[in-house]
Amino acid sequence: QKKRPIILGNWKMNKSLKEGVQYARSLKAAIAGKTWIMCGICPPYVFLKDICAILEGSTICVSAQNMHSEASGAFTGEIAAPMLKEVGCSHVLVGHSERRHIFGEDDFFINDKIKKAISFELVPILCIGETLEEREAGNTKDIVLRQLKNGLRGVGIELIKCIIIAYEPVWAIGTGRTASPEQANEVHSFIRTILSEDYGKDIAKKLSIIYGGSVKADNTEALIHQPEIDGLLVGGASLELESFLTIIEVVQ
Ligand code: G2H
Repeated sequence: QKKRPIILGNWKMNKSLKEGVQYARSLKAAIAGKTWIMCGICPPYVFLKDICAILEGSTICVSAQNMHSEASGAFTGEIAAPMLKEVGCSHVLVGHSERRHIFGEDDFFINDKIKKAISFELVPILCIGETLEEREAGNTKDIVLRQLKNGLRGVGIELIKCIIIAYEPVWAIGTGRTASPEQANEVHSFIRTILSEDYGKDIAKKLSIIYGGSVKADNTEALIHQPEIDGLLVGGASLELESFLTIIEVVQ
């Protein structure tokens, strides 16, 4: 029995406010009545308030792409969990590989963000994944294990239920190179084994582990049919509404 699939579109630093608002309106209309999947979008910060207002009352969730680990303070340019909550976000991406690799975020900062997000009742989507170099050196499992354990440090059995894990191999992000469905499933299965050891088999089974990295309409079916893949985090292919809707259609 597959759980309700999660399909999230991560817009990254793209679109104008006008385009984003139009997209949200059209998505809402297109998704109405499709309750089998959990669909969401991750717009840039400055669009969140408008887009949350449009999607209020719909089944589409709105996720921020990042947040700071503190609730307030002298952190010029940063955004805090209560701010995201106040504008209507329900989810937040934490530790996306672009945050780790371009902006130098480490496991400890990411772990603080996870705990802060939960404390403000935001669902954190913890992103983990190895680089090409790490995969080729045979270190995929070590890296994933480290990022998972450090990212979830101090997250007990009660709180783990509030978290989504996203496996995103860095070498497959925006490169057009997708992990094969079997490669992705193997790592998802490893992640679930670690979660089983730490939180018990029943809880691990219920947790959603979603895949991201060059997901497109034509590889969606093969990915989503893998037993350990509970959803998809879509970047480039979510920017055009038509292409995002095709992915949703395939999953549906
Ligand atoms: C991974 C993914 C979505 P893309 O970053 O977060 O992006 O689908 O463009 O590889």
